[in-house]
Amino acid sequence: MPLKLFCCDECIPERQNHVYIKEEGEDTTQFLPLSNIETIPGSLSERGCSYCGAKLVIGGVIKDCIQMIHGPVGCAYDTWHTKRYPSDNDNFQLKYIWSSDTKEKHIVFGAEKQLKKAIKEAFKEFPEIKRMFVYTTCTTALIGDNPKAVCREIEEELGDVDIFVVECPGFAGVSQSKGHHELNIGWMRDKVGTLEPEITSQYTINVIGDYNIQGDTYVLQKYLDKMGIQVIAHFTGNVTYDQLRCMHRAKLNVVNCARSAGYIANELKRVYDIPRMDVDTWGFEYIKVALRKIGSFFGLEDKAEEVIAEEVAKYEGKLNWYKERLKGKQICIWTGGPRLWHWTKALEDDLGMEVVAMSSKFGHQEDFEKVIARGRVGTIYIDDGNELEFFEVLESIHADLILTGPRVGDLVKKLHIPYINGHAYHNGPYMGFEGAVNMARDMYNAIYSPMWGLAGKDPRVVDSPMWSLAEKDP
Ligand code: 8P8
Repeated sequence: MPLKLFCCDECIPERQNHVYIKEEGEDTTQFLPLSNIETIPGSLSERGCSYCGAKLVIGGVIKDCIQMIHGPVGCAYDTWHTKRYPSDNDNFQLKYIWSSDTKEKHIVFGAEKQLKKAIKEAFKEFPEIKRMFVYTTCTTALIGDNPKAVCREIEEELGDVDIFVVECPGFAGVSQSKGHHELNIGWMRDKVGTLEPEITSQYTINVIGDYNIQGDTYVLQKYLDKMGIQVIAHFTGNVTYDQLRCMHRAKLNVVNCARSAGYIANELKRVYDIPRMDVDTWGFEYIKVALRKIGSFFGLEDKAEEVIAEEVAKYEGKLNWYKERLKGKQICIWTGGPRLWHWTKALEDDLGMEVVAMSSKFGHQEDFEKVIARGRVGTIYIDDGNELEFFEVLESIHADLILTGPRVGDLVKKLHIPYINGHAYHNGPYMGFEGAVNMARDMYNAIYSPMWGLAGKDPRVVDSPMWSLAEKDP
């Protein structure tokens, strides 16, 4: 039976349809766990809200605009400083957060005036910034504010500013995935094609679905520069608002995170007939394939091989050193969705590791098709996993390391299992050749840290009820 009901889910048996264990001879035409549907009441979800998907994941990365969150101040605070996406303009986008700071009286009497005041105040405080994203949140969407009308008024009044409004309150969908979708479609509808770029190469692309997590974009940009390819826009790592308005002028869309940004690639194909090429930019072998695919599209095969040869000469030896020490180690990947299918085979093929359990917060059916196709027999695949399920998984398998976020990561650390931040990385970048080595180094440091032995000697830990579980794998 490939679907599994955890003991902890006996009171919410519907969870069985979200947990799948791959058996010999099966493929995804036979079984898929349910995904991208509402969280079952009673299951303590790890998901984020739809507003968060728009602001934290995509919009907040853009380096030269004010991010105005129209709602209670907590919506702004909670999506600030939880991701690390640097920029080459001294990290303007990481330093500040803006909010219209709506309170009870605004809920009763309307918050549009408050929004207008906040927007004008923000532009006044940052006179060099002329671009802005405005997001609605649950409260301001529920009371029926019209932020688009407010922003058009301000654009007319100030004359030299450009504002993009994202209407995706937290409740708009079942997870952050809805926020990705809304922002993609909205940007395409309102802003793409409103500015013309300066073209400096006959080979032009957009890199879609890479958010410069700890410098990923810089790594990719370096390879593309060497190949003579002009990136019109990275959607949205280290990018400016105006670069994103020029996306219609690329000859090719190279898509990494298909889950968060496949929508805009599809729209660019539909409206401007720009072809979409999906690649994996994580993984030592995958990045070779990605560069070869891009090279062959433009007839730049030789350039791609030059970049690959140079990078392999620099990093292959280092990767092999870690491979020796990491092969056979068992790991779990519990992140958003796409990293499951980007990473599972890369870690197994590049480093000889074994991925024994995977959990996706918001992956859709196509993500599960990809991950189950690339994943191993016997591996556990979970949609929208909850904390108790994670503990039960850890009782049923042996895990040397877990790639997950800090919330779940801190839980597993209490069981004396190391974790690596699979969302924002420990010491990235993790993309490209050097990224694959960085990731291997972080995993090696986590697994072999002497801290685990010392922690096991702490008498307060021995008294903890968790110790019985941790004792199995000292
Ligand atoms: S890869 Fe894509 Fe991305 S930066 S956007 Fe994945 C991710 Fe994961 S690490 S699907 Fe997306 Fe999240 Fe991030 S929404 S923020 S879960 V965390």
